[in-house]
Amino acid sequence: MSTPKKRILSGIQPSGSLTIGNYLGALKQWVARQEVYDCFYCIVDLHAITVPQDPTELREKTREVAAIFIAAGLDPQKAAIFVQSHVTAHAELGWILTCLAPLGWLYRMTQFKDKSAKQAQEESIGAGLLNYPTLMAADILLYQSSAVPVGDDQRQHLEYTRDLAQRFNHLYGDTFTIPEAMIPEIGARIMGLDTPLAKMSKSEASEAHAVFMLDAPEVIRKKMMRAVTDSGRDILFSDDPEKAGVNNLLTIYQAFSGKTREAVEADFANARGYGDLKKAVAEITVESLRPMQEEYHKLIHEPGYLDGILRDGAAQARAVADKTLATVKHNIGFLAS
Ligand code: AQP
Repeated sequence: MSTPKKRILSGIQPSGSLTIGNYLGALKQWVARQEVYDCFYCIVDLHAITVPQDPTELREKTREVAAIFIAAGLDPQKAAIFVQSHVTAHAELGWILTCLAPLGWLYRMTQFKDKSAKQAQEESIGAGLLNYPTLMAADILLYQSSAVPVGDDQRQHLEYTRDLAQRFNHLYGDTFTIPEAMIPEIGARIMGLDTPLAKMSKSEASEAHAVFMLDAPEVIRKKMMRAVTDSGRDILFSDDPEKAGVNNLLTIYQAFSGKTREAVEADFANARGYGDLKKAVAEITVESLRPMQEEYHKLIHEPGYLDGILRDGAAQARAVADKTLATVKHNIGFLAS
C-alpha cells in the first residue's frame, strides 16, 4: 500500500508585482515540490489588505499572480491553486485563532515592526497588520500541512504558527498537524539592489530596489547595472555587511544557474570588475525569466481560463479546509449547525 503524500501549503500576496525574491525564495521551490507533495498554493488577498490596496489594482494583481504561477510552472493538475478569500474557512479559523493569540507574541514579530514603522501615523496602522501571523497560521493549519515552503523572512511566522498550534492542541486536544518551515538552501533571502542589507520587497517604492518577474530585459539590465556594491574588486561570497551587494548579486546568479558556490566564483575569477558581474547577473536573470514572461503574456489574455483554474482550486481547498474547520468548531464547543 502506498503512503499518502505529505501536504504543503504556501501563499503569495497580490500586493504588487512579484519580484525575483518571491520567485527564488518561494515560487521556484513550489514548482519543484509539486511532483512529490500534495500541494496547496494560494494568492493571499486577505493578507494583502493588511495595508491599503486600490480595489481595481488588487483585482488585476490577483489575476496577474495567478498567471505568473502557471507561467512559472505550477500545474493545476498537480497542485490546488486558489484565492484565499474564495475559501471562507481562512477568515473563520483566523478569528478563532485570534482569540487564542497572546498580544505579546504578535508585537514581537519583525514584519509587524517593519511595516507599521512605514505607516505615517499610528491611527493608520490596521489591527490586521498585527494579526497577520494569526491569519497565516490559519492558512497553514487548515490544510494540516506538514511543511511550508517559504523564504527566510517567514521563519518567525512559522515559529509563531507552531506555537499557536501547540497551544490549541494543548487546550482542546490534538487538532492540528505541527508544520515545519521548508526554506531553500539558495535564494532564501534576496536583498534589495539599492539596499543590500534589507530584503527585496515587492511594495518598496524605489525603482532601483527590485527586479520584477515581468520587467523587460532592458529594465532588468538597467537595474542590475545600478545595483549598490562597494569600492573593492573581489567577487567572492562573503558575510561581511560591506560586501552585501556583491554577495547578493552572486546569490542571484547562483540561484538562477544552479551552480555551486565554487563554480560561481570560478566564473568570475577573471572578471575585470563589478561591471562584468552585473552584466552576467543581468543576462542570466533575463534568460531565466524569458520563457515565463512569454507564457505569462499568453495566459493573461485568457481570464476565463485563469478564473476556471482558481475556481477548481478553491473547490479542492474547501474540501480539506472545511473538514478541519468543522473539527475545530466541535473541539472548542460550538453547537453544530
Ligand atoms: N526577498 C526575498 N527573498 C526570498 N524570498 C522572499 N519572499 C518574499 N521576499 C523574498 C518570499 O515570497 C513569499 C511570498 O511573500 P509575500 O508576498 O507573502 O510577502 P512578503 O514576504 O512580505 O514579500 P514582499 O515581496 O516583501 O511583499 P510586500 O512588500 O507586499 O510585503 C514568501 O514565502 C516569502 O518568504
